[in-house]
Amino acid sequence: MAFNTIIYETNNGIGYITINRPKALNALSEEALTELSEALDMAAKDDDAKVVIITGAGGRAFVAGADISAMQHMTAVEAYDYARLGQTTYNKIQDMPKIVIAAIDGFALGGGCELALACDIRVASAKSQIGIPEVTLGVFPGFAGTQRLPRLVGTGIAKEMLATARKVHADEAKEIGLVNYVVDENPLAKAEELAAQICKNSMSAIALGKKAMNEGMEMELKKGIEHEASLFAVAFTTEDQREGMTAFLEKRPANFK
Ligand code: CO8
Repeated sequence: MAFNTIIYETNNGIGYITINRPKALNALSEEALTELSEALDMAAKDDDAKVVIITGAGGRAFVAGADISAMQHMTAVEAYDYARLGQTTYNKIQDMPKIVIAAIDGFALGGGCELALACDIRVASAKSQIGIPEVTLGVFPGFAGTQRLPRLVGTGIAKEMLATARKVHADEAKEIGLVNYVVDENPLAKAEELAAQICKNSMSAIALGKKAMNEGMEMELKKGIEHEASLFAVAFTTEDQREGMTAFLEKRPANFK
């Protein structure tokens, strides 16, 4: 499918989703969000995409936020619909039974930070700056940032980032657990390295483990532990479990389908 604002392609088992509005620092217009949602549906179904990498075009930004010009004259009802479009789109990343990696090269602000937060793993270049500056615009994060940021970095840091609007530089982002890796340049190469490692493992086990973590985070601890056991049992209905354990005992690498 041809998109105007998104590029979707696959190579070597990786699905690449590139936000492609470099002149607006990849700000997410309604069209971009809708196309991102469609690209995520494609990636979820695509057997050639075992792992998905989301990145931004142009070398200056991952995504500099939701499109401010599109939001300027919105009514409250339109703002609600726009927020829900962003939220439901980002939820597709959380719910996808595949690992999604954000490769951040430059600004990841507002809705861009929230997009990265929805991903499973974040890799950033040293020049990257990540933040939620919405309060400088008279609004606050509306693509689930108020929910995902405190879950990732804790409420103290999240509230400080919210209220000061300050952009966190890559090194600090690593220190506070906001990103997994910082590289001098080319975060895409680091994301590809991680994707290659992931691709060697059982996709069904990764999907079940991701589900257990995501759903468990929304449960009381002992319920989450119980839920883990149910999903663990499901792993024993898979071909991958038989292959993985047989391969170990036969002292050979597993050959997951
Ligand atoms: N929306 C629209 N256009 C943008 C955005 C954006 N978020 N960010 C940058 N652009 C555009 C600029 O307007 C400019 O366009 P033009 O060349 O036509 O003037 C172009 O990108 C380049 O930007 P700058 O000239 O500003 O580049 P600088 O290097 O001087 O600055 C910054 C880079 C610091 C990233 C700066 O562009 C900036 O501060 N951008 C806005 C960042 C921001 O506030 N993001 C949060 C937006 S709000 C949001 O994301 C809310 C999410 C929840 C929505 C809920 C639904 C209602």
